[in-house]
Amino acid sequence: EMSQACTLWFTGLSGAGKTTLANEVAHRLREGNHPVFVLDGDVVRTGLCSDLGFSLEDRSENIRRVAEVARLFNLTGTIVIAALISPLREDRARAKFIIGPDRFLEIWLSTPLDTCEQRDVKGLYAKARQGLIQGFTGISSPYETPETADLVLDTSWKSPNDCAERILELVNPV
Ligand code: GGZ
Ligand code: DAT
Repeated sequence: EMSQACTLWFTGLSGAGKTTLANEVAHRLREGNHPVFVLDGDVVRTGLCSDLGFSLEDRSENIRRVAEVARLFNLTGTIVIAALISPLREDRARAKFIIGPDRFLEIWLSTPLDTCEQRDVKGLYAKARQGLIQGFTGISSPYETPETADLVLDTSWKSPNDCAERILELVNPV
């Protein structure tokens, strides 16, 4: 049993599996009667962060706001799963500081660019390669690999079920 609610911070490229695994892990936690809330970049960018684009400055502000919301949810006892590319180490470190280092678990979905680009779930990589999207992470905008991750998962050769189980082991150590 957890003493305090924590935030699982998923970082990785577009198509790495953040949304898929956030929803799967949330579903499993709810089955265990844990209050849980998913803060997904795509979702918060339609509301809370609808004024923000994809410059490094706007990404930084996106991450900061999500971290502040995660902190508030954690105070109510709700586990948060944040699923944002969060490409820069400095921004992830600030999120960890806002949420509280002892409540923050950094989960790097290290799926290689090749795999993400082959998946091309939304056709955005093709557009980025054609120059139709500027500053696309991994193509024309940086992704700084984590040095402090609590868990590293390459989803290109694991099932979503296996990945979800690895993540849950971190939340409820057995
Ligand atoms: C990266 C972009 C971009 C650019 C639109 N760069 O696969 P998706 O669609 O669902 O995930 C990406 C999402 C990234 O939003 P985040 O809030 O997670 O990013 S960050 O943490 O950097 O603020 C992608 C879509 O938005 N998208 N343009 N230029 N991803
Ligand atoms: P992101 O939110 O990081 O942009 P996504 O969850 O939208 O990524 O897309 C990931 C795609 O990869 C989705 O179509 C499911 C597939 N996939 C295959 N194996 C996976 C795994 N082990 N974990 C997560 N997604 C996986």
